[in-house]
Amino acid sequence: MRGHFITFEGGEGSGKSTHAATLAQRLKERGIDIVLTREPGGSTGAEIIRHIILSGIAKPLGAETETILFAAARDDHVRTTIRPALTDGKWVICDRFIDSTRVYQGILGQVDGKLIRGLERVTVGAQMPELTFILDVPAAVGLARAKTRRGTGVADRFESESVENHERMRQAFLALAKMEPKRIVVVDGRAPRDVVSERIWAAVRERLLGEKPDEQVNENTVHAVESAAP
Ligand code: T5A
Repeated sequence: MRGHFITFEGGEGSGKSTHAATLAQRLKERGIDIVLTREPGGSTGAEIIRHIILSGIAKPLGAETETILFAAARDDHVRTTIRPALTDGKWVICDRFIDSTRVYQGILGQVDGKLIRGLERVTVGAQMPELTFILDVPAAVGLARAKTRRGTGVADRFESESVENHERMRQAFLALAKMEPKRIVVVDGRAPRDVVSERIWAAVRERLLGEKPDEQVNENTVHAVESAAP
């Protein structure tokens, strides 16, 4: 049996890490083996490349070189972490993946789409995510959240871009969702945490666990009746 591959995408501070972890916990409670991972990173080689990219030392080399570095990290991550886990029947939940490259390097870096798609073919091939959540929040909200969480730490290479650029990237994520509605689900990340996680859970149950919305309503009703019992 092969596992399922889910990714979380969106702007800075949109709640990806929070909701990837919440979903992983819910699936574990169902007895499902989970690998929770992230990009850039998620494997030994990719974590080294993450450090290089996010420190900003590769920025002067240009957006194409940064794109190639992201691709090198992804290649290691897919080969050594994602593919083996899926082959073992585990579910993989990844915090950022190809859509981040399409948006950050494609829109912010203005890297040619042909290079991005070519690198995607080499690094990802058929290993596409089956379900992608885009957590949508206005750029200013996400950046403020990221800043609060960071405290006195320094903004990384991409977080330090202007709000206007982050808003352009937000629109680009939404445009991707329109192009691939079967794979991508947009969730309003401004909603309270528990509301966001319920929406994500409902989509996973419906799309990957094969539980129809009616069954979900019934199960909720059963729980309500049980908890009301003395
Ligand atoms: N990048 C990455 C590229 O340019 N190209 C690529 O191909 C890839 C893969 C990675 C950077 O690399 C770039 C994009 C990024 O700039 P990172 O350090 O991994 O950087 O950072 P991000 O992925 O941007 O993650 P963040 O940690 O900034 O944001 P998250 O994960 O979206 O947000 P999260 O969950 O940490 O939440 C942020 C704060 O908000 C709160 C949380 O508690 C937390 O304090 N929060 C909420 N508050 C209110 N309501 C809710 N619903 C909330 N949900 C979370």
